[in-house]
Amino acid sequence: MTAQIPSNHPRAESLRARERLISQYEEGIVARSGLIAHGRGEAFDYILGEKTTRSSEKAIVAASSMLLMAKTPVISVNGNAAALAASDIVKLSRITGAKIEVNLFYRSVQRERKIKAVLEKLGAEKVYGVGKDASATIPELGSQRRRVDPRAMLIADVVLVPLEDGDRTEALLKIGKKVIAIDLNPLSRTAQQASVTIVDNIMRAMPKLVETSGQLKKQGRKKWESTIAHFDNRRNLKDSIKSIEKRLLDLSRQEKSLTLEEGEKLEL
Ligand code: PTJ
Repeated sequence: MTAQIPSNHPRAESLRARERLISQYEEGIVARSGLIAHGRGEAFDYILGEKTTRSSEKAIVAASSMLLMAKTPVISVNGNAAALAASDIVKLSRITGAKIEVNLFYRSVQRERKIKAVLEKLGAEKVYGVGKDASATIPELGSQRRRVDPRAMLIADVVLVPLEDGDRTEALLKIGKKVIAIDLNPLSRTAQQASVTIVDNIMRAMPKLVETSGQLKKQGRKKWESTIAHFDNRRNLKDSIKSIEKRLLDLSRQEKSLTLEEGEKLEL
C-alpha cells in the first residue's frame, strides 16, 4: 500500500524518501533494519535542520579530493544507499574512477544481485562483490561484511562507506585504508572513526560529492593535496556537533519557557 503524498505537504520530500525505502524493502533491496536505520537518520536530520552545514561542505571537499587522489578508490553500496542514491553513486564512480562494490550487513545473494541490477541499469559498467566474487576476507571483522572482492575492496586505498554500522570502518582502518563516511549521526562509531566524516543526509551529500568532484577534477593534484593537508576531521566533527548545539539553542530561545514560574498556572 502506497501513501498518496500531496505535493504541497510541508514534509513531502521526507515522506517520499520514506515511501521509496518501503517500496525498495518490498522489492528486496533494502534490509528490514534499513527502515529502522532510516528512521534514526531522519531524527538526526530533523535536528540538523535538514540542510547541509558548512562543516559538511568542508568534509565533502576533502572527501572529493581524497577520492580523486586515490589509486584504487571504492564506493561501498548497501541496501539503503542503493535505494536513496544509486544514480549519484554511478556518477561519482565515473568522475573519480572509483569501483562500485556491493557489501551488505544482512547479506544474501538475491539482495546483492538486485542491487547490482539497479546500478547497472543506471549505467554502472562493473559492479564488484556479488556472490562468489566476494572471495576475500577482511580480518578482525565478524559480520558478513568481512567478505570482499579481491579486485576491489581488498586492494582499495580509499573506501566511501555511506550509512554504515561501526565495526567495518574500524577494520578497514586497521588494514591501512582511508575511510570516508556519510552518516547523519556525528556520534556514531563510524562517524567518529572515519578519516573524513560527512555529517549529512546521503540524498543531499551524494549530489554535492558528484558536483564538487567534477569541479575539483579540473583543478589538479596540487589543489587536492593542499585541501587534504588542511582538513582536520576531529575538528570538523566537533563543528558538526556545535552546529547541532547552536540550532537547538536558537530554537529553544524562540520558545516560551518550558517550566512554569512559581505561582504560574497553565491557562485552561
Ligand atoms: O543493506 P545492509 O544489509 O548492508 O544494511 C544496511 C543497514 C543500514 C541496515 C546497516 O548498515 C545498519 O544496521 O546500519 P546502522 O548501524 O543502523 O547505521 C546506519 C547509520 O546511518 C546510522 O548512524 C544512521 O543515523 C545513519 N543514517 C540513516 N539514514 C541516513 C543516515 N545517514 C545519512 N543519510 C541517511 N539518509
